[in-house]
Amino acid sequence: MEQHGKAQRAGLTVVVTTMASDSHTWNLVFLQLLLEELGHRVTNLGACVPDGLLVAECRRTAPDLIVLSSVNGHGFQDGLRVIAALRACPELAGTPTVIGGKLGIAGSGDPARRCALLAAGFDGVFEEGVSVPEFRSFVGSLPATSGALL
Ligand code: B12
Repeated sequence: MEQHGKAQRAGLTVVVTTMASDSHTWNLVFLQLLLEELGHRVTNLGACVPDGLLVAECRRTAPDLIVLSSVNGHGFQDGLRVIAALRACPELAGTPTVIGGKLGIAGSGDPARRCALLAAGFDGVFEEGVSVPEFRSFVGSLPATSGALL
């Protein structure tokens, strides 16, 4: 039944993006569709996003979740640089931020890489393979804090 005069929160606001070196786009389309299917609102920044633009858009939209995707093999290095820039902004220091995809060139599931990314400030690392179910469960555990009201 339709409800009138009652505000209702509409899922999480999410920024989906890749990083400066990466021109792949179907990974971003996949993530956007997945998150929208789960009821969240997505701003997709697209491919080859410069660090400054990425940080500025996250500051502007104040999302509940930032999702970084990289598949070109530079994700580990790009991710370390970008998470430092995000965490250096007081308003983004606590924003849940995850990274996933193909983060290196020697396959997925390198525990040292995952530990280094978590230590650098990521809240989750979802490398290709078993990543999507884990990612869905991580997203499901997050509270919406900045979502617009319907
Ligand atoms: C199409 C393609 C391109 C196109 C991209 C066009 C476009 N508009 O996107 C073009 C030709 C531009 C390209 C360029 C290059 N590519 Co390319 N490309 C591919 C290819 C064939 C398919 C990628 C794709 O679209 N997949 C479909 C999407 C839906 O799947 P996906 O990207 O794998 O994402 C999935 C998962 O990774 C996961 N995922 C991704 N991110 C995240 C994030 C989170 C949080 C989660 C939970 C999950 C997740 O979810 C998705 C669905 O399962 C792959 C090979 C392959 N079969 O995967 C190579 C591949 C990605 N490319 C590769 C390389 C090396 C390059 C180049 C460096 C080649 C070169 N020497 O120039 C350049 C890099 C350019 C750049 N600056 O980034 C390598 C990367 C190697 C690695 N990481 O180990 C691959 C794997 C090919 C290979 N086997 O060597 N590429």
